[in-house]
Amino acid sequence: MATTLITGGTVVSATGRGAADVLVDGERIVALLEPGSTVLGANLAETVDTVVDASGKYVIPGGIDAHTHMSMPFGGTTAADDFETGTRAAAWGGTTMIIDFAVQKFGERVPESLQTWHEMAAGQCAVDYSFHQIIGEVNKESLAELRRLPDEGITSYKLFMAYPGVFYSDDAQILRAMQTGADTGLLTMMHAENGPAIDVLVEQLLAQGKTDPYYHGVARAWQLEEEATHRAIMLADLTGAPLYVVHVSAKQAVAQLAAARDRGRNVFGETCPQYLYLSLEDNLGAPGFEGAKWVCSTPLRSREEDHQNQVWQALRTNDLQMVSTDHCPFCMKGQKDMGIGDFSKIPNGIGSVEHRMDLMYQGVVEGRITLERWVEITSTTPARMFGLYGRKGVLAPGADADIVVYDPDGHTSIGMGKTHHMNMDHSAWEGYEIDGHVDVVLSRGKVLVADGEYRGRKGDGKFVRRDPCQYLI
Ligand code: DUC
Ligand code: ZN
Ligand code: ZN
Repeated sequence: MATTLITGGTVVSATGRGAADVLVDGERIVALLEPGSTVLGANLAETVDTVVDASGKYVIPGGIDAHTHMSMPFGGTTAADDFETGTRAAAWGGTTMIIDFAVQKFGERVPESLQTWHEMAAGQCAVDYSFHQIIGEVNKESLAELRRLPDEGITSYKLFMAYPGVFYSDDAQILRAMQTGADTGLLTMMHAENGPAIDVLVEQLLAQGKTDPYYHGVARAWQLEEEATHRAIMLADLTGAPLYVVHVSAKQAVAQLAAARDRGRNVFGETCPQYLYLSLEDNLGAPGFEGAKWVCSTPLRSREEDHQNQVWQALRTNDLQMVSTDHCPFCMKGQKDMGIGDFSKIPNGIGSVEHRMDLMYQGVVEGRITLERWVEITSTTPARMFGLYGRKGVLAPGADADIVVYDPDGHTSIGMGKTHHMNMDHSAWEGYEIDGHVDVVLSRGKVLVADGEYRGRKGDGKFVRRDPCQYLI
């Protein structure tokens, strides 16, 4: 087995930092050592196969993006990144594991949908991967099939309170699914927006000739996120289901989560980079049809109402626990442009899988979160939340050698020209400048990225079976 020593760096974990060398044997970390350690009088660096010089740099556990949609069929088209292009872009950006969503559509069976996603991902991925299961139709069969997910190494499933006629579950279906989920030890993930109410507003706005991308944000009002979040929390409370609310964007929804947590409930919340940096006015409201680049759901929120600062604050204070991307990219040409003249036909989604680690590091530079919190919200908590901790999310003996060497003195110009690796004809992050750089990326001991080159191959990434959420007693 090949050995690697990452030497001279500052190892950063969710709880602290310190100078240490990281010794890798094969796919695993075997030791964290005093810098410059010797073995039987020999300098360790002279005995290993590969030395990675991390002097002046941070050495962190590889990022885990727990919310991606590679090749997702949605809005009359399919997300532009497949498992090959999307996971390679993830690796470039320091993310060494994704958790994607297998989609049971209305009228389909759960095991078949999971099998389809396995077939799409197998042999294609650059980094390790797992799935959550979307339940698009809660009925007797799908509830019975939910019970079998842990046998498949899947310990979380997602419901939608939005998208009537597509993925939507009504309250009765949510109640039944949560009862089953609680009983089976599954984490219930929720897209919390009141879909039927949104559909009425969409119809009314379009009838008034308000067809621009901006009105996507108007129709998906924060009240409808807050209301759905509250309802989901109450149904979870009643059923005892642990609840994880995805892509939280409204400060009022954050307040609902915080209040439930203060009452001691197993309620968790994720946000995404777009809700921290981008806004209704600046992005969705861009001239002409440009705003379509930023049509995603939940939508970008008003800068004037100060959602962004409050979501940052919630991340700092642990009212929100982690950051995923909801990576669901669509090209402007041939995809987003289906919604010219009708914002409701713009496929919903933003591509960010490559930029999450950098964008969140910029939060460290700007004094919004600590270095340790950066590691926690991008790697350690996602690992714990989704039953991977110990193998992933930590640099410790026995853990997978998923390691990123991050240069705080480096620089990353995001999305300028074709500098990103996602399969998109634009970048939602064009023009963002990051005071840091992903230098080296190892996935289970193999160097995927170094010296500005990609050294991995498709199929390097493997399916990972998961344990139940590790925050539950
Ligand atoms: N939101 C998005 O923006 N895209 C995919 C699905 C979703 O809920
Ligand atoms: Zn969603
Ligand atoms: Zn999503």
